[in-house]
Amino acid sequence: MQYGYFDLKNKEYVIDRPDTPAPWVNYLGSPEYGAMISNNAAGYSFVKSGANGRISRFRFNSMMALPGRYIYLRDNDTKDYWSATWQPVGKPLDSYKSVCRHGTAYTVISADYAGISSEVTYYVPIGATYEVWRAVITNNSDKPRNLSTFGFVEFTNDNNYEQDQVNLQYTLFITRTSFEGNKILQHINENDGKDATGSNHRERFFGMVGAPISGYNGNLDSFIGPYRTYSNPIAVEQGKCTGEMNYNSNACGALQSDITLQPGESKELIFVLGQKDNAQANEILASYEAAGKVDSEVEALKEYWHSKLNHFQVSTPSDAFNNMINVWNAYQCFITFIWSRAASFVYCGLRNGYGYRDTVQDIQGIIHLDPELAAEKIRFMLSAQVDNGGGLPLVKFDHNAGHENTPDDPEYVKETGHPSYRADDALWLFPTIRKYVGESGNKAFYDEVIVYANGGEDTVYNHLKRAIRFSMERLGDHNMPAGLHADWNDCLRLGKKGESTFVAFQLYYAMSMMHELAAERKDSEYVSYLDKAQKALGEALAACWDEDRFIRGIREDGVVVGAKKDPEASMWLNPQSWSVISGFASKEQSDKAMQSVADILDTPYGAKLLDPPYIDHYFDGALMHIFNPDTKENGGIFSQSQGWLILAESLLGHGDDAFRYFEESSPASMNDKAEQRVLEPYVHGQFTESTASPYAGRSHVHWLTGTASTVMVGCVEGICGMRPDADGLHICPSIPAAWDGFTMEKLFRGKQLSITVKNPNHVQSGVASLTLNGKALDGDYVPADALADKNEIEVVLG
Ligand code: IFM
Repeated sequence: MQYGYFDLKNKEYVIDRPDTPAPWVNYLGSPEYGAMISNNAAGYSFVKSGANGRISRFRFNSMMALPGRYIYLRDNDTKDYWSATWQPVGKPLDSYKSVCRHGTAYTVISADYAGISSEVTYYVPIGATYEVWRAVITNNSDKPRNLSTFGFVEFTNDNNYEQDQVNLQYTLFITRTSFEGNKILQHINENDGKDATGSNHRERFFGMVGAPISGYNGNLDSFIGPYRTYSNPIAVEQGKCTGEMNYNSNACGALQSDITLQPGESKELIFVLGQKDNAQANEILASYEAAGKVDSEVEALKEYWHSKLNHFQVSTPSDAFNNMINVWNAYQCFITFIWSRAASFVYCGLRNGYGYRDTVQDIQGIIHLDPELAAEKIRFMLSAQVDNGGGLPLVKFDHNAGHENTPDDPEYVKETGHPSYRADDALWLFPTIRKYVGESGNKAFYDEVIVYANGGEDTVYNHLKRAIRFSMERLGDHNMPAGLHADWNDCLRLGKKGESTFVAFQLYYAMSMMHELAAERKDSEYVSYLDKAQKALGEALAACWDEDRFIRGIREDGVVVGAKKDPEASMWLNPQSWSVISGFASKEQSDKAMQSVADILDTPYGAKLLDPPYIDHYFDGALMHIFNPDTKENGGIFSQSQGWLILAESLLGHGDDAFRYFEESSPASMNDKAEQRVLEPYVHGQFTESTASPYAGRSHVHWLTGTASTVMVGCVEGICGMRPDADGLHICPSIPAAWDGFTMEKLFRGKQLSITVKNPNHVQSGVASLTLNGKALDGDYVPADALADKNEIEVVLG
């Protein structure tokens, strides 16, 4: 079933059936002022922190009676009422039409009912810390219409969302609302701070410009009424806000405006919500009296986002690929980059910081679109590396580089809940930094001096050396990196001295990269160190090959995890794809490992993380056994791992397989089976239930997932074959043999590249010829210094 479609030209996803299988969400604003909105206007807003700065209420884990940014309309002659978004009133869909356009940081929801159309544009202006809802209401009938409109928001009583929900003996008694001219003002802890000792005093406002206010409520119960919900507020039903304010109860902002519209006439109402005092609110509201302000702010948002996304655009025979790479996967990469795991309809905002691995991975997704933005975050993450080379598992939002405690300090453990180092964290720096230097050409980055989390400083080059040393100082009995608290897989505890092949492959890859770099820098001592160390690691990894697969690891007690003979979890996805990505696996091993993945793990929705799932044969460290079989880390289709699989197949030149894995796991491919996938068809989730689940194909944990960046890298570096290095760009696509070719537009170090890939012989990979501005070049490589400002590049596969 299909509920919407991709509008590639406008970079929007258009939902033309509002009864979607879940709230389908968009992000507005930034973590400075964040807002999430569903296709039916459900959602919440916060200042700086989803957990500690919450200003509007939200009911998680629910499709019923969700609070949101609601505008109600009432026909005062017929007394019929509806909402400008299908929910919460939920009129029958044979008489109510709704279209939601989720765009880049704005959402427009239009409706048509009873001869009245409405269009509400929701957004947070660039750099602003408040939000705007602009409603245009039009009379499409042939008679004058007497309407009442009601803008409504349910405030939290306390900025801390847990306090607001559970500590009612306190939070119910700290707020009151007042009506001030054209707004409801909410006062919290109003008397606090008068002694100038610091204060919990806050004010929020919900105001309106565009029409006189005819009524208002600041008290939730008075607006909704007893034994009612958002779908039938008494004030709307009766066409009258009573003017009651909140005092020791629940607060809301409800603003009524009675308007008459002549046939064909439209009226514009602009609602603004934020955490500001009366004077600030007055200033903000007054600025929206100026005609055209909303349009120009929305244009600015489009310009800001579209210009970023336009740094890389593809045109392939696959609409799903184009829509994901050009718009939605790219936009999701920015969202994960900016928001980390802060707040969504699943994450409540409680995590007080950035996960090290997640963040370093997230950076990879935007490097090809905005390398310098990426570099800022790389510097930040390097400043969260401890001087022993390991990463801080959790980097606090108020990270104080150079002055942090580490997992060796009880205070850090107490504060963050992370008991010790993880084996993989700092190793993610290698591919991320390599990509950045490749995209930017900024080799000097390796010489930048950056502080360590706990003090001291060093060049980036030496930070990387220390990351390798961290792993080398923590080897297990078989000469592979110890599992420590965990590796990428949060649910796999191999034991402190257990060993992880995934991490070993990461380390192997890191050593190759550093070998190249050290050789270039004439650091011969380090080159010979790496020669020896990598050889030994390679020998250890060679012993991990089990007929047609690599094992997953070796437990502290010496028992192998992921051996072919095992009754459960005998086949794992990540070691297979990483054996290829790391450059370790031989051609024969790579082909066999990929074949085993296809034979054992592949499903119509992507490849499972492991198989068979743990049910009866788990060990203490196999924490994933607590999940239902074929769910999450217990044999679910972990979406992030699909990106590595796409990349691995592409590196092997297997374009058909790479693209098949893209298609199987791509949200866009499920657009016409949306009822099965449930999650938004335009964003990746954390995982998809696999075939042992009665709901195979259903995806979960939308938006904030490492999947976004990993799949992006798999597609851009892998399928599109865009592999920059410090001196230029390899273009070596791996595409379905059926494609005749495709084109790409890329901004590369300030130069425009228009790339045409031709596939006359219908191969999957292999560059037969490459011309730059009409001149033939060797192999698949375009040296950066050969580029003009504008470049025509033709790549012929064969
Ligand atoms: O790698 C982790 C990630 O850090 C958080 N989500 C789950 C992944 C796999 O366990």
